[in-house]
Amino acid sequence: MVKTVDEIWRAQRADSPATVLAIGTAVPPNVYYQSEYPDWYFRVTKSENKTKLKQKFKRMCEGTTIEKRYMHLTEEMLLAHPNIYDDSGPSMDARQDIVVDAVPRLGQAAAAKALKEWGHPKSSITHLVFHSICGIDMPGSDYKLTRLLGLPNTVKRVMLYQQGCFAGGTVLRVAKDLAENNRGARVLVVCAEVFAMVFNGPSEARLDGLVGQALFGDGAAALIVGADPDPETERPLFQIVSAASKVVPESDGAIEGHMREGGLTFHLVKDVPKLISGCIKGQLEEALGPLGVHDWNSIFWVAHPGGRLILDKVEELIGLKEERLRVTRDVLREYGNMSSACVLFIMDEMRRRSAAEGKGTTGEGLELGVLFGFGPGLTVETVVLRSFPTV
Ligand code: WCA
Repeated sequence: MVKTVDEIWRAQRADSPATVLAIGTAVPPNVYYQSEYPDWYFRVTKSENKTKLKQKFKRMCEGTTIEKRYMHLTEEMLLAHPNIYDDSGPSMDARQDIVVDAVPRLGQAAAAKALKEWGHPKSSITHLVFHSICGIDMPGSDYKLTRLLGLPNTVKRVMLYQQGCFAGGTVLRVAKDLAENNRGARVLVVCAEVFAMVFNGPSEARLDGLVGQALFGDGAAALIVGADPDPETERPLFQIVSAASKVVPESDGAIEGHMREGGLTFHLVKDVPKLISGCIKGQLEEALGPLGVHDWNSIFWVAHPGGRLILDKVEELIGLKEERLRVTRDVLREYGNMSSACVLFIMDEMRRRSAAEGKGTTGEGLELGVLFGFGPGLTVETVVLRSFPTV
């Protein structure tokens, strides 16, 4: 039977909102304890003579509340490529060789776990959305992951490079549109971050960069997103209700990253926590006001843990109870700031903990929640989530 263009268009729309159907996470094997990190960092970068700077770095590390981080980069790699830390010459080639391989492989480890939890054949994946701050190459990490996982060669890929830490929200926004506008779509979403592109030695001239050295860690997270879940074979974890993006007013230049011969240089002003926290109330009103929600303690929270001070300021300004940011702070403590992957780790930890603690829903027993991605721009991604029963 011949169909009209209108009928074909309508048939592409899903019947219900996009949902998260599975989550997987992965970190590299090398663990770095924050209490030992200043000694390690100043030793391997041959900077032990910079005693005052080391004391400052110790203060930064202590203030982060991070206990441990994972990194692909090792002392052996630094010994083989001293230009990564000593500015003695261009280091981009050495960094590229590391991250172009490591980013899709870390993504593969997370994606394999998400696919296992989902339980359907990987041939049912129709779309792939991949974000990383680094690993720019042709073909990209999206292609390499497709090959590593053995996904169908018809998978429709979207590669997002170098968006920054807010991109944990961006990938959900893109996946929602794909899932709701392509009936039957199953979108594999991957964020994989490897700090080797940003790592460098301590310098008085780069104090903002030094904050990054105290905060960043590697990690990858993967989700399967799809609308109209099959009640027999799929168990939705969170519904993606809405997604918005905003540039924070008066924030030009507050966080920047520049690709240089010496890697991805990182810049952040001290006002970042104030600028981000200052726009959160407005974002909450815009996203949750139409749903009749005005009590920000009545929803679950997934906030990008860019730094402890950002969380402190948000908590204080909104009047949040301590428990609302507990999972967010725990992920920061256990892994550091893994950029775009962080919020997806928090979603994973939240649904696991909610089930283990006998909370009624995947969102700490609450129905609605908010996910915030923060990053360069300054950009804030605001995603409203709805939980599902834990049983
Ligand atoms: C500073 C600064 C500053 C403090 N400039 N000196 C992840 C992975 C990747 O692979 C790639 C990228 C990424 C992630 C990117 C992002 O998420 S961007 C990051 C957004 N984060 C922030 O903006 C950090 C916000 N700051 C904090 O959370 C806190 O400042 C901190 C946890 C770092 C320390 O907190 P604190 O309360 O213990 O202490 P202070 O007083 O805030 O800072 C300690 C020292 O660091 C002070 O120096 P001193 O000599 O007085 O002890 C500060 O001046 C200095 N400092 N921020 C330059 N932006």
